Amino acid sequence: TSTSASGIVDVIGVGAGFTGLYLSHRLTNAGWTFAGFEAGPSVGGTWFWNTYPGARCDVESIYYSYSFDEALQQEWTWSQRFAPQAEILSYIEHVADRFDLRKHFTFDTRVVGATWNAADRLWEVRLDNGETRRSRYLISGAGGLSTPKDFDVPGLGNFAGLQVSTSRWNISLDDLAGKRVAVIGTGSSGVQAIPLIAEVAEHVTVFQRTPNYVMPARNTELSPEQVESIKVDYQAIREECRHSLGGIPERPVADKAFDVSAEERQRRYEAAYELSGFNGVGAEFTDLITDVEANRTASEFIHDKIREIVEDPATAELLVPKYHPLGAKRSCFGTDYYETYNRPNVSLVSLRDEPIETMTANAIVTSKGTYEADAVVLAIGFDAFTGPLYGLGLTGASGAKLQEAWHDGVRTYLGIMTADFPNFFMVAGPQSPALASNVVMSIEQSVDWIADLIEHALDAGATLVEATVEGQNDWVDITEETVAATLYATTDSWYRGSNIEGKPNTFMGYLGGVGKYRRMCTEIAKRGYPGVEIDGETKSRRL
Ligand code: NA7
Repeated sequence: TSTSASGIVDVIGVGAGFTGLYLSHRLTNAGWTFAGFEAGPSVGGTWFWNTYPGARCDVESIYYSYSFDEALQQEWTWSQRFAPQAEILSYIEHVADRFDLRKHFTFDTRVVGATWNAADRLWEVRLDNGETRRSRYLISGAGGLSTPKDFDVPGLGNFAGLQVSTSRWNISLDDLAGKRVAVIGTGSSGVQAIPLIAEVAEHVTVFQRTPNYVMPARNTELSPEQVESIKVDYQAIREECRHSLGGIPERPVADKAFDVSAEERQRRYEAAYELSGFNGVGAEFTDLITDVEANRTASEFIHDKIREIVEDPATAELLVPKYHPLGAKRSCFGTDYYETYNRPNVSLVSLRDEPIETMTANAIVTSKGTYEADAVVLAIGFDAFTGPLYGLGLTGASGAKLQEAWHDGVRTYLGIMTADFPNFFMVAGPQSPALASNVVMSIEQSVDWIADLIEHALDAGATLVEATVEGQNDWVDITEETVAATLYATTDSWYRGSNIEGKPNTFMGYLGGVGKYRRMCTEIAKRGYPGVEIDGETKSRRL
C-alpha cells in the first residue's frame, strides 16, 4: 500500500474476493493509491468461507471467472463444468499471486465504521484494530451473500452437540461420520451439502421450511477438447457474455409456452432438463418468469420429476415445491438431491406442518415430535446485499447511517452509488444486475465504470462525486419496473429481503440484463454522468 505523506490514500477497498482483487488491480494500474482491508486471513471472500461439503458455483466456471486478461484465461484450466469451492478458491489465489495483489491488502482486518468528512471530502474509515484510515474514495467489495443470517432457530442455545453452519464451515465431513445429523434449510447450500452428509452420517433428518425447485446440475469433468474449444474462442465468448441477459451465452429462445402443443412443450422441457443450469427448463420459453400460467407448465414438469425420483409418495409430496413458481425464488442445482431421500438413513420433516418449538441438549422438538441429533447443520442463508453494506457502519453527509437512509427500502443509482454518501461506491450492490447474472462479469463491468468515473472527476479537478436524488429516483423506478412485470414480485425470497424479519421489501437486483445495463452505463459516461453531481458542479440531474 502506498500512501501520501498525509497518510491519505486515494481509495480504500473493502474485501479481497472477486471484487476487491480486480479493483486493486484495475486502480493501481491506473496510478491510484489503494488500501484494501479484508476481514478474513486470506483472499477469496465468499469462496474463502463457504467450504461446506458440495459447495460449488452453479454458473459454469468457464464463464464464472475473470475476463480482463487474455493470458490469464488462456493459462488457467478448469477441471469441471461447475468447479468445486476449493478449485474456485485456488483460482482466486492464483490471480492474487499472478498479478501480485496481496500486497494491496491488510488481512484479518474488518472495516467497522466509515464517516464522510465533508470539510476535507474524505472518508474516515475505522478498522476493528482500532485504527482510522482516510481516503478520497471508499469502494465496497463486501459481497452480496457474505453476512450470514442470524441463527434464528428456537432453542439453539440448548443444543449441546456439534453445531456448524454452511457459511462458516469449520469441521470436516468426517466429523459427521456415524452421527445423527439434523440439517436445517434447503436452499442452494443445504441442497449441495445434504447428499454428501448422507453418505457418511448414521442418519440425516432434513428440516425443510419451503420446498424449492432442484434441477440436476449435471456437473461433469471438462475434457481437454472442451477446454481447447473454449480457449480458441475465449475472447468472442466473453464478448457475447458481456452483451447477454445473464452474463452467460444465451440460448436463442423466441417463443412462449402456449405457442406450442402440450406434447411439444413436454419434449422441449425434457431436452432442457438435460441441459440444466440457468439455461435449462426455466429458460425454455420467453414468458416463464412473467406469466403464471406459462410458468405452471414448467413448474409441474419439475413436480412430476420429483414424484418420479422419490420412491416414498408422502416424502415426494413434501418435496414438491407448491408455494411458488419455478425460478421466482433462486432455483437450486443439485447432484443426487432428490435421490438422497430414497436412502434408508435420510428422513424429511416439513416445518410447515410441524414448526420447531425448541431444542434440548440432544434433540430438535417440533410441534409434533422429538428428533434426536448429535449434530446440527444450519444452512439458513444470508442477510443478502444490505447486510454486508450495513456492516460497514457508514455515516453519510447528513449524518444519517446507510440503514437509516434505506429504512423504507434500498435506493441506489445504478446499484453503484447512493445519495448522501459521496465518493462511496458499491460493486455488485443491490439494484445492480449482480443478483441475476454471472456475478464475476458484473463485477468487472462495475469496477471499470467506477474507475472511469473517478478518472473523469480527476480530469475535471473534482474531489466529490455523488448520486443526485433525482438520478437515484429514476434508477429505483427503472429497477422496480423490471421486477413488477415478473413473478419475482409475487414471491417471498432473499431476492426481496423477505428472509429477514423486519427487512423492507425491495427487490435486490436489476433485471433488464447485463447487456442492456452495460449499454446504459456506457451511455451515461459518454454524456458526462447525468444523475451524478461532480464536485458540486451540477451536470444534468436526471438520468
Ligand atoms: P437460502 O437460499 O436463503 O436458503 C435458506 C434455507 O433455510 C431456506 O430453505 C429457508 O427456508 C431455510 N431457513 C431459513 N431460516 C430458517 C429457520 N429459522 N428455520 C428453518 N428454516 C430456515 O440460503 P443458501 O445459503 O442455501 O443459499 C443462498 C444463495 O447462495 C443461493 O441462493 C445462491 O445464490 C448461492 P425458507 O425458504 O425461507 O422458508
